[in-house]
Amino acid sequence: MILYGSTMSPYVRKVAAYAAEKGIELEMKPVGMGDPDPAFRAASPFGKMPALVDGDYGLADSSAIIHYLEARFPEPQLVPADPRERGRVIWFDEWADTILFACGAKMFFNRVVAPRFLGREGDLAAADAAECNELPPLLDYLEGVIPDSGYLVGGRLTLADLAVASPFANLRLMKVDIDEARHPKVAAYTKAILARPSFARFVEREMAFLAR
Ligand SMILES: N[C@@H](CCC(=O)N[C@@H](CS)C(=O)NCC(=O)O)C(=O)O
Repeated sequence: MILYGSTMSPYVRKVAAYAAEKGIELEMKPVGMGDPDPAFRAASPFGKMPALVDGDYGLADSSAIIHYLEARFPEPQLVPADPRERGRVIWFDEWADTILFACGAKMFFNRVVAPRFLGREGDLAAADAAECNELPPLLDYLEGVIPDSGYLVGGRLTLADLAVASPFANLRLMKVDIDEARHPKVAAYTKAILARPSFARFVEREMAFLAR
């Protein structure tokens, strides 16, 4: 199976970490934004990453890909069968993909993607505004919902943890620290999930790339 995209994208990193947790072998094929690669475009009609190609089957969207893989490789289960747990997992996946991502993207696009990959200046004021005004309430929310177990749903690792932790790797790439005094649970939780080998090897590679 081939996964198209760059793990600098929280969506691609989420799928890559999910596959690693499941023990699913994915061949990573790096593509850039709007890449014309025909196999990538066939799987992702709107050119967004990630895209998966599994033989003659192509699929875009990180959540669609994960639910496909979860049905194809049920063990270990990362999307719970219990209705309430499943609902919560899908909520956190959606929250991370939309609300958390929207805030992080304003920071990451303007501070990293625009200058490093598009060769133009980013809107640093917009990035700073997102960090100062939009991020804190999201961290406040998360601080209030992280259980003592260290996992968001059901006391064990699920897709919820992978989805929520992934954008925090982008904060780390920008050297944005979580204030341990104000958000101690978020700081400890994201540190623990991102330290898992399924994430760590990608994040280390991304750090090294950006340090060049
Ligand atoms: N909902 C999609 C979002 C995918 C997405 O927006 N990916 C971004 C990279 S972080 C992208 O490919 N942007 C390029 C573009 O919009 O042309 C998912 O979960 O995979």
